[in-house]
Amino acid sequence: KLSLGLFVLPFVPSSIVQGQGQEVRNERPNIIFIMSDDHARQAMSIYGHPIGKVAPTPNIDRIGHEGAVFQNNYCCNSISGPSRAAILTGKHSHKNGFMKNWAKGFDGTQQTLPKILQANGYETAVIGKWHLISKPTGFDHWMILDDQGEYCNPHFITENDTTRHLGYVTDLITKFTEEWLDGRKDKNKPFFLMMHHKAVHRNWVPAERHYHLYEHTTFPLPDNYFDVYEGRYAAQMQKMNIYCDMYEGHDLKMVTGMDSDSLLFDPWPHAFLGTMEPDERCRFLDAYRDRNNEFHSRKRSFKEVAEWKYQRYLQDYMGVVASVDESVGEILDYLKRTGLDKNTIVVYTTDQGFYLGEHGWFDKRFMYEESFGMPIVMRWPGHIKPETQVTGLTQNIDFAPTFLDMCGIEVPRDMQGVSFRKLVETGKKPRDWRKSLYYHYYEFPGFHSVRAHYGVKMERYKLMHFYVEDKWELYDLKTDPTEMHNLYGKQGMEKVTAKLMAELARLQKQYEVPQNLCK
Ligand code: SGN
Ligand code: CA
Repeated sequence: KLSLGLFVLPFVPSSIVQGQGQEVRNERPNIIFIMSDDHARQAMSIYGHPIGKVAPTPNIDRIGHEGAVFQNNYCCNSISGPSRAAILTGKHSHKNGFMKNWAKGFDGTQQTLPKILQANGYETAVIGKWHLISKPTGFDHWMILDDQGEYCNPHFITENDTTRHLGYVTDLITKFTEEWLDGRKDKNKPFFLMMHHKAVHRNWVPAERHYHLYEHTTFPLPDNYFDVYEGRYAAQMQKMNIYCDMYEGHDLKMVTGMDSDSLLFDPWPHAFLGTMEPDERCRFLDAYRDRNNEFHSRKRSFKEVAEWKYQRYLQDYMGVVASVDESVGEILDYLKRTGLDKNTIVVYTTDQGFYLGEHGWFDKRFMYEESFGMPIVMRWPGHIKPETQVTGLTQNIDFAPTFLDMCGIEVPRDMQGVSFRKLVETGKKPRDWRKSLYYHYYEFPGFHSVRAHYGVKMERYKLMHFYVEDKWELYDLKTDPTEMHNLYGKQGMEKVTAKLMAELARLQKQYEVPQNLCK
């Protein structure tokens, strides 16, 4: 391993230079990395999806309009801990050791992005969801949620204690972030701040001010909501269907009957209604009363209930997104107010993609586009032009090398990601830019019963291998963007299959994926 000391740069004093009639500060940039949880691309209006049109995210979009939107960014393993570990290390899961959410704690002794930045004179902090079991390392300040955290009156863990704070989780994280920014010890030092929201994670409890925001909104039902998964074994075996697997009380806030205050199935009451103060609980149940009564006012067919559940899911999910969008707006305003906006890179992303009813699903994990895809917008005045579209294939393992590159710090050779600084600064894809991406999901058995798989994505085609059961899937994303038709083994696909197989083998070799993890 390369030692951290190798990457320490001599201190560069701040100076201001004049460039093209505009003042450009010639100093190392600050970075605010805002990451939410489970925020689907479909639910960010800048991506142009019909859901975003009904429920826009103007503040998140602002980052993209003033800077760049990534059209082809993906994660390397679509669940929380593994995505976070990949971001911290710039390495695939098998290299950083955090392959599943629940197996073992992240090895905090290894080289990470915050540690390298810290060694190069950056002040570092993480506030919000951490979800890596072991305590954070490489941060001057950390204040993290307990595991997934709670929406109402959540517990925060610090070096010294665990404290329950009154308020809504998204608002608290925003407040603690601003307090940290205000109170930085040495304001001459650049900073790297990770602000990690719990929202939009299950069970989608909006802030009280948003209880009624989308109550009467009808969201567009995906065409494949009633998918029957023909020719797709792993899709048949999953347990993440909105109308079959969602917990009716916990997730959908459904009650036992007319005027009832008793939720239907809720396996984790301590993490939901149990976190609210008695008066908050009353206001919450009252807010859902009319719509729950309306549900009980007449008999409905299975299909009607399934569609009703989709609407309830989306109304709550987008209600939670609203608080995240407000938080982003608040941070952007803070930066402007304090003048920090000029030399601060602001990123908004999420730990992985998510299903909003496509294939009938919620959750993530699969290498299909909705969960594999990872939205990201990025703003850096003077470096990234407004309305930049990044179309090259990028991945969460690239974040660490890119930030180091942007801060003028050498990228360690053992990081597997590559800097996409050129792509985002020029808006162009260099000729020799990567043509394929590697993906590997390990957590089976586990929540939602998604079978372990690896795969390769190229510009047009995607090949996936559910290796325990030895089932292959092949998709033509040009003719079948919603991945409904598995072409593996179909006549005429031999050449394409062979090409993807070879590319997959090449990537597994390049990334040094141990063979025992592939069976
Ligand atoms: C919890 C959720 C699951 C979710 C995992 C992982 N169940 O276990 O639905 O897939 O987290 O999510 S819950 O009823 O407890 O909310 S992740 O984003 O942290 O990876
Ligand atoms: Ca997540």
